[in-house]
Amino acid sequence: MQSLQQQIKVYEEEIQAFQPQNAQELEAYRIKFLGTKGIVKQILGEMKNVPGDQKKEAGQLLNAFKQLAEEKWESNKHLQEGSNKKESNIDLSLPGSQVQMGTRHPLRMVENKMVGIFEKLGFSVASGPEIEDDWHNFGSMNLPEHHPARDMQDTFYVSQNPDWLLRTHSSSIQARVMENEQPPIRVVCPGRVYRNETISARAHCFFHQMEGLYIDKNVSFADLKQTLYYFVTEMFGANTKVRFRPSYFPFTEPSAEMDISCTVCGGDGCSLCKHTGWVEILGCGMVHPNVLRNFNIDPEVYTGFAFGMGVERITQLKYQVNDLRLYSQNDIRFLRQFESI
Ligand code: 2U9
Repeated sequence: MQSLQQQIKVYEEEIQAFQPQNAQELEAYRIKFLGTKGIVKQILGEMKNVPGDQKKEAGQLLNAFKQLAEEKWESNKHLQEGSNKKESNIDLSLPGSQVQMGTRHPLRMVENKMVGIFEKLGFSVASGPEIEDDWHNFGSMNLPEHHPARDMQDTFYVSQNPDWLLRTHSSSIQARVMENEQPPIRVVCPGRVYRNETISARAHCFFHQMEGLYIDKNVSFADLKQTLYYFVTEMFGANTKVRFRPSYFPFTEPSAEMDISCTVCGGDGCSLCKHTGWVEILGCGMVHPNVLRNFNIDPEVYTGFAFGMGVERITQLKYQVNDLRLYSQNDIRFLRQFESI
């Protein structure tokens, strides 16, 4: 018993003096004292040689020793490899790795810019459902029963009787605004529209429009021209020229199409403008009296103008994107080119 006591005292002193500096030293300590063939196990094994009347005292001594050995290991555990506490090998002063930021889609950036220009003129913004009924998409817009635009060939019908369809133009949004609000109405309606077209560089089965509507007393074609002229100079620069050509749409009368001086050659002639110096940008006109009547707005009291344009077309004219398919292919090389606009 006396020699056991002496032995333990020597080891206790060794343990108390032990100050491990790294994981290797700590592991060597663990193996020496706490391992399966370690000193604690060895000394416990010697209990069988202790005389019966001294076993209690020896047991207490051994337990205290075991506790001391374990506590030393516990209090230095942070040195173990993989520990994220003190002395971890992560260098917090190193610069972080670069996170690749995403950007807005070019169509969204252009749409935001378009909307912002009209907001400066006092237009508000409205949205509406992409799945529409026949009345909001066609009927209320003065599109007669047998108009070719209603053809199954051109329109994606979701169901028939009742007719549910994917909206073919964003006019259905204005229809819902007119249903719920009284003039004065001054609103722009951006949105995705669908047409049953074979996909190519120049046509797609979905694209984006932005339409505008202004209804009040005494709204004239001159107001329409000035509003669109302001839009063009803000979007394409102060030197951009405009011209109007007579046209036909069922929902406007009179109707016109607007051209601007070519955004590539400035009017000198190039392949984009087919050497005419002009490029078509939008359609517009005075809201047809039948459309006003469809929403209980008296055409004798109120007049209004409307316009519609393709967001892809505006983006093409501004950034020379000549293939509509690029917008929906998610090719990062294409999208990255718009990072800084
Ligand atoms: C209401 C009344 C009239 C909206 C209009 C156009 C002319 C037009 C085309 C431009 C290119 C569609 O994307 S595109 O193919 N749009 O030419 N849109 S007038 O007229 C309206 C809208 C709402 C209540």
